[in-house]
Amino acid sequence: MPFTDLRQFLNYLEDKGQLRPVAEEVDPEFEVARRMNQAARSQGPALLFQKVRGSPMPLVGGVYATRERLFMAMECTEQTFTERLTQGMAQPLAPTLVASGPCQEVVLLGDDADLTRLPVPTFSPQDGGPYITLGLVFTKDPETGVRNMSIIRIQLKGKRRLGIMARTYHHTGVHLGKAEAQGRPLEIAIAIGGDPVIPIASQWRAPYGVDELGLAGALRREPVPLVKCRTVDLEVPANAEIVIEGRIPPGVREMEGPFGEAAGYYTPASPKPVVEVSAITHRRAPIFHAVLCGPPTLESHLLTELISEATHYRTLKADFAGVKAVHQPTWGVAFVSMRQHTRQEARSVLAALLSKSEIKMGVVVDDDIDVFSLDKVLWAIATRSQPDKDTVIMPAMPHSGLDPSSDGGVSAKMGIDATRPFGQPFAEVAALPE
Ligand SMILES: Cc1cc2nc3c(=O)[nH]c(=O)nc-3n(C[C@H](O)[C@H](O)[C@H](O)COP(=O)(O)O)c2cc1C
Ligand SMILES: [Mn+2]
Repeated sequence: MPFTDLRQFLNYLEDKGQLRPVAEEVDPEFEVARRMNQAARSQGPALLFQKVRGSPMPLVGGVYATRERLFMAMECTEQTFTERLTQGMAQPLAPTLVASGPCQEVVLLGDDADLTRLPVPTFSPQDGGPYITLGLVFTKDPETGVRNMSIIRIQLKGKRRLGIMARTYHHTGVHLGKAEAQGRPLEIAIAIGGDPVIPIASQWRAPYGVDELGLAGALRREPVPLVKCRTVDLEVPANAEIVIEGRIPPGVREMEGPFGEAAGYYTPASPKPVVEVSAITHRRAPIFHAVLCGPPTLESHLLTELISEATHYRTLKADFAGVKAVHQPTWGVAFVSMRQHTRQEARSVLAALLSKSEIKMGVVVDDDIDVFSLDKVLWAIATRSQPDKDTVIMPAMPHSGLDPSSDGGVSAKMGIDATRPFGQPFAEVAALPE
């Protein structure tokens, strides 16, 4: 049975000893982040802050801070998640529209829609302000009407004003570009809190025009129920805790940032688009959901890495049948294990892997190496590769602009072929008796 909403999942986590209520009042500025970080670094439970200064709403954080909890949300295991995700990507289950939903139990329009009532945390000391870090962003292609779902960092700028960072190559950014070219505003809805698989599905780098909610449906084995928004022509998950509706006016730019980003560094403030809020709807007694952002590895990384691993597995496997597993041990790095079928096949895998914008360093190992074990991968590098022959450098590739060593999103990339030479004798592993 899929979880219907965030509350149900929080109850489940509490039963499993994976959620701790925090009764004393906490400050949304830094204290929430500090406590979430403390819990995360010790693989501790998710935290439900019942009293957040300045807001009537509780805040939950750290829900995705361990792989185990991500698997709980997806009702799968370390062994089965890749298959669940790849199956869901191949056979998505489209959402259904329902007449009403709990996310609209309370409807606040116009001036009543006051963002400052939400317990939005400020994470890193030099951040430009409070940030909504787990807002599911829904927009539609202004030409085709096809929906997209994504997570975008959202800066709180006032009672009814938000700043957003929609990268031009991500789909929300494409929608915005098209709307601006027509000189029209882009409607946007931001859903916070809901079925815990939906944020995971949102991290699918689906082909443009494919609705990520279909993957969420496949993962939960039931379509995601959606309701129509009140002030924009968009649909949002009916069981969300809080929904923010608004418009991004064309051509308007205001300073957004700085923000302590996923690569582990501040990205400086720069002019970015804004959202003019037209409505906030929420459940009765809503729970705000935040994920911790900062240097790796935090829940913000885990949320992306699982699906990224499954996606790379799926695309690599399609071209290279011998691929066995893919793991991203930290930001920008990926390990692949495989059985080669031709000479130098590992190099083709490296070329494919390094063509992914978010991967800067790739290592390919034989299929007897566990890619989830860092010391095994390092052992393979140390004993199965010769740096002068087995390292490939690809200069000037497109890469994430969050990497401060890159030249504005252009970076060299490195691949290491740590596989034994194909078809040639090689020293036998001295495995101890079982
Ligand atoms: C916590 C978190 C924050 C994110 N913030 C941003 C952001 O500010 N801008 C952005 O373009 N992508 C951001 N992402 C990454 C996108 O959500 C992700 O790449 C997504 O798959 C893009 O969807 P799309 O392919 O439909 O564009 C964030 C991801 C997470 C987990
Ligand atoms: Mn998309």
